[in-house]
Amino acid sequence: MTKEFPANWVFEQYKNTAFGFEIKEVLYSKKSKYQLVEILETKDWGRVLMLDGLMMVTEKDEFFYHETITHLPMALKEGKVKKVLVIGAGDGGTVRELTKYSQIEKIDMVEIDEEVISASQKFLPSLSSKLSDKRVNIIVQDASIFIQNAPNNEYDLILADSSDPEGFAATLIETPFYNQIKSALTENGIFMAQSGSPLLQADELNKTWKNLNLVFPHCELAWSLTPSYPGSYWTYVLASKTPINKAIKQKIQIPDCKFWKPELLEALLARPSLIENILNI
Ligand code: SPD
Repeated sequence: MTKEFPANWVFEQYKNTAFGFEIKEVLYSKKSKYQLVEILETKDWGRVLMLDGLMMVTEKDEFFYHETITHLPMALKEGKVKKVLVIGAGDGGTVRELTKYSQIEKIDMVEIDEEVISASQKFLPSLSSKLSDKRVNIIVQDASIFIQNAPNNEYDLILADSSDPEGFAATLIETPFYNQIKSALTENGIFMAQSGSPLLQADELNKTWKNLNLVFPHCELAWSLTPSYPGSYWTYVLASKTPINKAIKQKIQIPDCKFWKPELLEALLARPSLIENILNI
């Protein structure tokens, strides 16, 4: 049986699957130099940001993703984190979480599309409000170009909060990019990147893991949830030049978290058999 949906329903189609929701209004819609940037007011998910029709964030569930990509590597990092590079992330959610740490002195955020930043600043203040923090340096550039000129041993933490690895983001899972990330990391620095849905993007996850392991001697995989992403179940890869000891280093409660707590670390780093099969380990 099929159901007819009224015109105010929007669907994110990813391959052969769709996620649908009813909207109240289109707040912003503009074709930027790179993609169609849309911010929609929805009935159940708060405001949502979509790029080329693909879901990036919803106000309702963005905390799962942003808290995981920030607090999990911070909990693992030996020693202080002073300088952070964030790739993509123009909505500001990852930067918001990073600014909760007083030890962080500088956050370079490299986002290719300034329309994403300005639309988020206007319509998604709950995510973007900390982009004005004085430690944040916004660079509008393709991250694969930026990283070629980044100084060696510069960043204690590098987070790739990018779109799916297609189009202009495809280079972000290739070995030349990972080699440059490795050079820009401090000796015991940690790289973490979102690596997609194990259910619907298994090939991309396998390629990401394979390429990362060609470059870094120490890699880990973490998982979390994002109900509005295809398949809901989401993965992240981590890499470092030195062994990543999975024991918690910074067991601090972070203010205003809805998902993250240090007690989750061990579970989020455990690999279900589904993941081991995709990674061939
Ligand atoms: N399929 C969606 C993957 C998007 C990952 N990045 C989202 C950006 C949130 N800051």
